Amino acid sequence: NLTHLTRAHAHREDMPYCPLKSPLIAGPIHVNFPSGLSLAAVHRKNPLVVRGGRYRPPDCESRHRTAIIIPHRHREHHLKFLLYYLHPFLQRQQLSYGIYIIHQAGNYTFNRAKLMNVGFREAMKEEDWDCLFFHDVDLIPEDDRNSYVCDSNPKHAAIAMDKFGYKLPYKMYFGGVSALSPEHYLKMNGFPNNYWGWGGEDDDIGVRVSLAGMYITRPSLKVGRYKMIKHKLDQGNDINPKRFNMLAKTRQTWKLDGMNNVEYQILSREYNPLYTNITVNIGTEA
Ligand code: BGN
Repeated sequence: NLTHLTRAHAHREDMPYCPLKSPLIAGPIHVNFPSGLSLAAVHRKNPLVVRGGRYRPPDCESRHRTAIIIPHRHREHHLKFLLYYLHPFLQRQQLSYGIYIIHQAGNYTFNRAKLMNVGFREAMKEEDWDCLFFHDVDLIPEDDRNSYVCDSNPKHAAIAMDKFGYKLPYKMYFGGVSALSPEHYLKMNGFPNNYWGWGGEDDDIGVRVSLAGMYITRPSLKVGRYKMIKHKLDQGNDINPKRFNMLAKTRQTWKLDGMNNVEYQILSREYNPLYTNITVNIGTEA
């Protein structure tokens, strides 16, 4: 699509494309959680990140535009560490990227999957992203060869988490971090809006992938490694007792519930130095 390319890259016409393989990739990352880290310090370490948490490589035209969507509430401490690692990680991959925090307003039960639907719609309004990474706030990638670029099918990136002994906990696991192109996302009608509380929504999403005629791709166990920041189950995110029944019905519900019926109200959109913060009222369970 030439018209589109000309428009998006108009002001950088003379810039060569970045190499197919970034020369900045370093492999394994030693992840620790430095005490006394501040967002201001993360900002200082990432001088090329601009308003709203956007970045493009300074000396080449990226081949990829990736949006990171992070559902959030009361996890400022985790967010700080994630940004500390994620910004340099994405820059080493020479991506054009933006980071979106989708903050659930109020104290009603958390709804991770619905926040993802909000993130998808709001991010796509702003820019023609070619890949969206749906990212838990407490997972830090431990190898920058884990490419934050979409595949031809939905990708499950968090294949090897420390809390599961760096293995997949079960074959259909699709939680933590996943990557879908806008086409993948819409083909499966996005994510379910009706999983309130902890558990099951990621399994539902995994089932949607196959019901929509796609399959799950994964990086290797060596590269798809993540460290989880330890925490207790949050207040306002109790285990969802309905998840088994709901999961049994995904085949009947996926076309009726998702992007085609998501309703919400944006309360604020702030362009912070390291991320775009979208606060949303997603309502309550019907
Ligand atoms: C599963 C949860 C997932 C969760 C993983 C890893 C359910 C649905 C009933 C089978 N699924 O058991 O949501 O991400 O554990 O913690 O509870």
